[in-house]
Amino acid sequence: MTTASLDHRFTEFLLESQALKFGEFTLKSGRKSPYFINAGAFNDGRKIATLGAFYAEKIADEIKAGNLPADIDTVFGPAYKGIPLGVSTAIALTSAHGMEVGYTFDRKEKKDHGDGGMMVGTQLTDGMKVLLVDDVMTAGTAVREVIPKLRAEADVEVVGLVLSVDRMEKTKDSDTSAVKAVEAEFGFPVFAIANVREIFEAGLHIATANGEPYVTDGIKTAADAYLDQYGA
Ligand code: OMP
Repeated sequence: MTTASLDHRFTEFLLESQALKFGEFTLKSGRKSPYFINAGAFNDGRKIATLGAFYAEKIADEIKAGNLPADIDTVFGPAYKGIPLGVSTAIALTSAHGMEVGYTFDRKEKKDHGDGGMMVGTQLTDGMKVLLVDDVMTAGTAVREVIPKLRAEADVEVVGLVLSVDRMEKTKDSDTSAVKAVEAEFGFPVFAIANVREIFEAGLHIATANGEPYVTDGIKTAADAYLDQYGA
């Protein structure tokens, strides 16, 4: 029996969870996109557990391939949307892959009582290996905001960033993809469970309950036109 590839299975999950929407969406970058990935759709126990299992599978694959270290100390998910990602990923890394790993997230507001700490979960200390998780990367704004917060806390080693979806878009002022720009700027690798081209390819072959493909020819044409303009 052959098992479908990770990106194909993940696309099925995105579509069934209605986390991939088609229409017209204004992105954080100001670009108008015919599709949008909404991690907020993973809003119940089954979906968030499944999502964490996908992240953990991707991480385990990259450890096996030698692209991530096996001794990750903690999974860091930036507040707010990264919090359930980091927690569910850490749970799945332990339960499905036998890894002992912490989870950490930042507070958005400064706490002026108790320990006054800016981090929740495993506290960051010098030399720790931290793996970042985030939902979607378009321009890389979110990750650029979080790195200084980590560095302010301790001299940690960021070993990589795992996304659910790489939108494969070029930066505002170059033809380089946002993912490649982040890798070059910070010196750690960025992985995605699936990228947008894989998702649209898989989506053509995945059917809704009434037998129609989720990704119709019209949707694919709009996505291709968008990627011709903004894709890297
Ligand atoms: P950057 O921070 O510029 O990389 O944009 C990614 C962020 O934009 C995500 O973390 C989301 O907050 C949001 N976003 C999505 O959630 N899904 C998308 O498909 C596109 C975006 C976006 O606005 O670019």
